[in-house]
Amino acid sequence: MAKRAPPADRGVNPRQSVCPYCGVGCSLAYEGEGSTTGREGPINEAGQLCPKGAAAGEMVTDVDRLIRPLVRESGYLVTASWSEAFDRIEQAIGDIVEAEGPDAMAWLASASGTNEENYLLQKLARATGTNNVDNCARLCHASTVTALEERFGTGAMTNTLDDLEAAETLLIVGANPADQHPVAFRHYVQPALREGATLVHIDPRANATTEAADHHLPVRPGQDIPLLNAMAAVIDRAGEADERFMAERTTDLERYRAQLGAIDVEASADRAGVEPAALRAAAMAYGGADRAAALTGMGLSQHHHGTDNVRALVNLALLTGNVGRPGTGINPLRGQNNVQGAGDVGALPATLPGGQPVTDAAAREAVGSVWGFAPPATPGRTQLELTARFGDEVRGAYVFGENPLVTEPDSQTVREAFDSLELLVVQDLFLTETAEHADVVLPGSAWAEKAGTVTNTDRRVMRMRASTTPPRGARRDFTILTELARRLVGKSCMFETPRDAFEELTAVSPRYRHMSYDEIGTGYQRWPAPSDGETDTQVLHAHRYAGGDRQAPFVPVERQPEMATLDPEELVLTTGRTLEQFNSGTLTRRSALLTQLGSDQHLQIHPTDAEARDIADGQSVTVSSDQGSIRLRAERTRAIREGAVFCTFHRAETVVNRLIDGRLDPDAQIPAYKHTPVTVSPAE
Ligand SMILES: Nc1nc2c(c(=O)[nH]1)N[C@H]1C(S)=C(S)[C@@H](COP(=O)(O)OP(=O)(O)OC[C@H]3O[C@@H](n4cnc5c(=O)[nH]c(N)nc54)[C@H](O)[C@@H]3O)O[C@H]1N2
Ligand SMILES: Nc1nc2c(c(=O)[nH]1)N[C@H]1C(S)=C(S)[C@@H](COP(=O)(O)OP(=O)(O)OC[C@H]3O[C@@H](n4cnc5c(=O)[nH]c(N)nc54)[C@H](O)[C@@H]3O)O[C@H]1N2
Ligand code: SF4
Ligand SMILES: [Mo]
Repeated sequence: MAKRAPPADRGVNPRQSVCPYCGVGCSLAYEGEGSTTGREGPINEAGQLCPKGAAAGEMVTDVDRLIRPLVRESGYLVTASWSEAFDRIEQAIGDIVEAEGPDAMAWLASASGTNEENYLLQKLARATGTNNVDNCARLCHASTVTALEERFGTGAMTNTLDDLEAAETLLIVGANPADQHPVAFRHYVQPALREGATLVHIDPRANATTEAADHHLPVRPGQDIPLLNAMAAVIDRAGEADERFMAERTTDLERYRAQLGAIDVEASADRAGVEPAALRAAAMAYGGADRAAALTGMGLSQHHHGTDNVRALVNLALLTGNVGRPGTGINPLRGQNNVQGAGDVGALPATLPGGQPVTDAAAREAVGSVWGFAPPATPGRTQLELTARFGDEVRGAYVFGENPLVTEPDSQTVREAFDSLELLVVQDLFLTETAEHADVVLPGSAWAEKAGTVTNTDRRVMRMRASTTPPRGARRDFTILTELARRLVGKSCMFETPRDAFEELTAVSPRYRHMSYDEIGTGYQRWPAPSDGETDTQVLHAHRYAGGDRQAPFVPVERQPEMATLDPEELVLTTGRTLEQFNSGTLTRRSALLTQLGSDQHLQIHPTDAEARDIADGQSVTVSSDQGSIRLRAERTRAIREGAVFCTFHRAETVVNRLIDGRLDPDAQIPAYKHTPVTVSPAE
C-alpha cells in the first residue's frame, strides 16, 4: 500500500480542535452555545462524528459547571477565592512534603488533558522530588503496553488506522470498536471489510462489532489464553506458520513449539467455551491470510492475567509473521483522546518523557539538563498502588481530570482510602463523586476553552484550539497548573503558553523531537520520526523492533487462567461500555442528546441462566460478589453467552466497581474489571 503523506495544513481554521472523548481523535469545532460541528480532519476526512462527538458541546455550557474554587470548612465544601484555594494547597503540600518527604504525595494526571498540561504536571511532581505520577492508562492498556514493550520495545499501535485497509483478515479481540471507536470502525474497518477482508471477533458478548463479523467466538470471560494458544496450534499443524519470518525475526521458537505441540485443541475449545470447529475456522482465517491485523481492547487487557493474555496474542502474530508489514500488527485501540499522549509526555511512574526509563542515568541527565534539576531515580508507584497506601505512606493526592471513586476497583475500600488523606485536590469541570470527597476543588476548562496538543491512538499528534473562554470564575487547566508550579517549585516549571511547553517537550522527548507546533497546523505529526526516504511512520518494527533488536523472543504463556465457574450457582460478571456513555459518565450523563439515544444500565443475562434463577426480563436483581452487592435491572438476551453476565460502569450511582476486587495483574498492576464471580438473584 502506498504510504500517504501527512496532509498539509488545510488552511487556517482558528477553531479546529479534537474531540474530547475517545482515542480516535476526530476533528471538530465548537460553534458556541453548546453546539459542535465535525471538521474535515486527519482522521474524519469528511468531518464525521459519532453521537458523543456531536454532543461534545453540551458539557461546555452545562449549568452544573464548577465556576468557583471550593475548600472544605468544618466538613463542608464552601466557595473560596483562587488565592485562598492555592494558599490551602501550597500550605498542605508543603507540610506533607516537609514531614513525610515528596513520595507522600500522589499526582494523578489526565488522559483527557492535553500533552502540555500532563507534561507540566509530571514535571512539577518530579521537581518536588517524586516519581509518584500516573494516569488512568494504568486501568486501561497497562498490560498491553507491558507485553508489547517486552517484545517490541514500544507499547503503541504497531500499525495505523489507514493501514488497516491493507489487511486480509482483522482479528478483533476483547474490543468493540463499533461502539467504542465508532468513527475508526466506520471509516477504516468497514471499508476494509467491504473490500473483502474477513473479520474474526472474540468477545463473550455479541455487540455492534459482531454484526459485521464473519466469525464470532463467544469466549468465556478470562479464557482467551487457551483460545489463542489453541488457534496457534491449529495454524502450526496446518503448516501455516511463517518459517522464514520466525527464523529471521524471532528467538525461542522451540519452547513455544513444544507448548503448541502438547495442546489438545478440543479440550482448549471446551475450556474457552467455544465450538472446536469455530475455533479452527477462525484460526485458519487469521493464519491463512497473507496479512492479518489484530486489534485489541479491554476484554484482553483488564484481567489478573492481562499481560499474559497479550503475550499469547503477540506469540500468535509472531508465529504467522504478522508484524512489521502493512496490514498486520498488534493494535491496541486507546481509550481517551489523549491517553497515548499522557504516557508519551511522562505522566507515568517509571518513565520520563518519550518513554525513557527513570532508572536510565543518561536519560535523567539529558532531561535534567533541559529542566535545570534532575528527576528522581527511583520509579514511583502506580495509580492503584498509591491508592492502597492512602492514609498510610501517602498523605496527599492531586487528581487532575479523573474520577477514581467511580472508576477504580473495590469502590468501598477506595472511598475509605480517599477519605483518609490529609489533602485531596481535584481539578475538574464538575463536582464529581471524587470531588465531593476533596479538600480543595479547582474549576478547570473544557476542551473548547483550551489550546494544546493531544496524541491519538495511532500516534498522531494534533492540535486543539480554544474558541471560547472558561465560564467566569473557572480557569484554563494549563493556567491552573502553571500557578501551582510557580507556588510549589518556582521558575523551573513555568511556561507562558502551551506552545512553550510543547517546544520544551520536543527538546526532552525523543518521540516528539521532530515535531513543530506550527507544522502540525490543522494536520498532524506522527511519532516516531520518519527515517530517510519515508514520509510517515505507518508501520513499526519493519526491519528492527523499536528496542533496536532484529529478533523478538516467543514468550510461551504456560499459566492457565483460573476458572471461576466451579460453583454452578456462580456467573462471571464482565463490565464494559455503550456507544452513548463515556467512562464514569460525568460528561455524557448530562447530555440531553446522548440520554435520549442511550440505554439505561442493565445486567445482560442469558435466558437459560435467567430461567434457572426465575428472573424475568426487566426484573430488578441483586448481583453479589465477595466484595458486596448492587441492584440492577435484568435484560434477558442471547447476546451474552451462557455463564456470563455483563453491565456497564457508566452510571456512577450504581457503583458497579463495588463488586470488583482490588487484586492486580502482577506485571502491569492493572485490575480485573472483566472477570468477577457473582451470584444473581431476584431482588427482594
Ligand atoms: N462509547 C464509548 N467509547 C469509549 C469509552 C466509553 O466509555 N464509551 N471509553 C474509552 C476508553 S477509556 C477505552 S479504554 C476504550 C475501551 O474500548 P473497548 O476495549 O472496546 O471497551 P470495553 O467495552 O470495556 O471492552 C470491550 C469488549 O470486551 C469484551 N470482553 C469482556 N470480557 C472479555 C474477555 O474475557 N475476553 C474477551 N475476548 N473479551 C471480553 C466485552 O464484552 C466488550 O465488548 O473505549 C474508549 N471509547
Ligand atoms: N467496571 C469497570 N471499571 C472501569 C473500566 C471498565 O471497563 N469496567 N475501565 C477503566 C478504564 S479503561 C478507564 S480509562 C478508567 C477511566 O477512569 P476515569 O479517568 O476516572 O474516568 P472518566 O469518567 O473518564 O473521568 C474523567 C474526569 O475528567 C474530567 N475531565 C474531562 N475533561 C477534562 C478537562 O479537560 N479538564 C479537567 N480538569 N477535567 C476534565 C471529567 O469531568 C471526569 O470527571 O475507568 C476504568 N474503570
Ligand atoms: S469516534 Fe471518538 S473521537 Fe470520533 S467523534 Fe466519536 S468519541 Fe469523538
Ligand atoms: Mo480506558
